[in-house]
Amino acid sequence: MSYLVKIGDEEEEFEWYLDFVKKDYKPKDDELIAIFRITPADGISIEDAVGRVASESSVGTWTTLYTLPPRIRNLMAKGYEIISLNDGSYLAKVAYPLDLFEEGNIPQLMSSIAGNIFGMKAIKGLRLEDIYLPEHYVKHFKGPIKGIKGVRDSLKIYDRPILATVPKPKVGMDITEYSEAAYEILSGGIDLLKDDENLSSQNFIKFRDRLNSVMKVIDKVEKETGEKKGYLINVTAETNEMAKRIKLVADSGNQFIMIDFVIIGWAAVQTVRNLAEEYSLAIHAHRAFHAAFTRNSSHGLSMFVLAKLARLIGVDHIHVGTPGVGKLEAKTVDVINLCNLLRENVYKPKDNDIFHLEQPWYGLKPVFPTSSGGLHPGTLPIVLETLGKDLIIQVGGGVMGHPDGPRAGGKAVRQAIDAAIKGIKLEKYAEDHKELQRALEKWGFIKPI
Ligand code: CAP
Ligand code: MG
Repeated sequence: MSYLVKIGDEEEEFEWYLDFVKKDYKPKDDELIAIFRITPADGISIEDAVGRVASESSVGTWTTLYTLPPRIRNLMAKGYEIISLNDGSYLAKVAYPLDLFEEGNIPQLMSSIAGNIFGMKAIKGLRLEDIYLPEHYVKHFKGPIKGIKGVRDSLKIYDRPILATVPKPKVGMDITEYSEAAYEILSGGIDLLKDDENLSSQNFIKFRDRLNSVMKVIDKVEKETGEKKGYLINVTAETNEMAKRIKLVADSGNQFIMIDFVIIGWAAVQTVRNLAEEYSLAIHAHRAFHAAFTRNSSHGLSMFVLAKLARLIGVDHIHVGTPGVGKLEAKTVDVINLCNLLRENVYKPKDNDIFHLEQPWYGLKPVFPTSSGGLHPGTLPIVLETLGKDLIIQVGGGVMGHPDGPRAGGKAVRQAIDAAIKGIKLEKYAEDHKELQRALEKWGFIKPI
């Protein structure tokens, strides 16, 4: 339906929505580009659906307007390159003039390209698959504080993945129990102790007490083993409280903090990142809650987008899933893509990958992918082989469930990694490494569910 719209002193015919679609559009170098997977509602053409997405995520609304000054018309997003996926859904790119976005403000970016559009009746399914960030947009962010090299320098570990363990049960332990578990885990050879995502400062284990107690354990283990250790302490809380906890961590001498970055939200991630920089702390980004909207392949947004924005803002580690093994849903190709996105200076999609765009990082530091979830010593060669050694591997139950206790669990994990790096089959290496042998007896090579 076309309408007359005043543009300046003129009146022009406007084919609303379709005026936001230019199928053969060539985006300008400084435009931000989103790739959406779109499933139109019954009776809605894909062109109309793309136009509605481009309109609602830029300057439009449901109807033509009485007037649209030329300057604002120049802010219209443009939908283009529409590809059918032959299942009722399509991939479409939308190019956005950068003036639509406030420099350095991720919440505002997401309000635009990941806001109202998910609820439009004319669209049955909408998934934000990727965002190309032009240099002019990227340069307003500082990226990771330490990055992979900085974290390795903190721990003096260069030739293998970095190992972390969450003391299990997830929550409930008191200070004494938690500290004892920490001592056993770290003495067994694990590098980083990690709080679970739902541990914060419950009555049975207050934050400050836990921090002080674990730091005493770390001091003791470092002296006994000669190895550097760290504590991924979860500071997730209300923002002012997080600021206080970050200061406590800095004062304790620990070099790490952990946040549930999807739960606390983009604004808080940006605040935490700037606070952490003041104290030169590395940020471990746990992704709890992501699966509420990343898991559905036709609606929501991809983990790829979450990881890209997390690197842009500046976390140092981020969970990416497990390759084929593990307990949580993840496609190996997606996990590998995430690792490449986080570690490469320029992310280049594989030839047949139409869901992602090339992304130069313009010097932002690389981020440690973290593989975790249902891992045990028998799964580690696969993880290392598939994801490479610039990786953090978290093994929680696979250490705390070792038949001879957490210290043996930590040793079994280190032995499995040593075997994998030396190219020795685990069962061979286990012949003279009893902790590994006992882990294989319990869990074997069976992939956890
Ligand atoms: C793993 C974990 C992590 C998950 C998060 C858990 O414990 O601590 O939170 O890995 O998933 O609570 O399940 P286990 P993801 O080592 O005992 O499985 O890494 O995919 O974000
Ligand atoms: Mg957990």
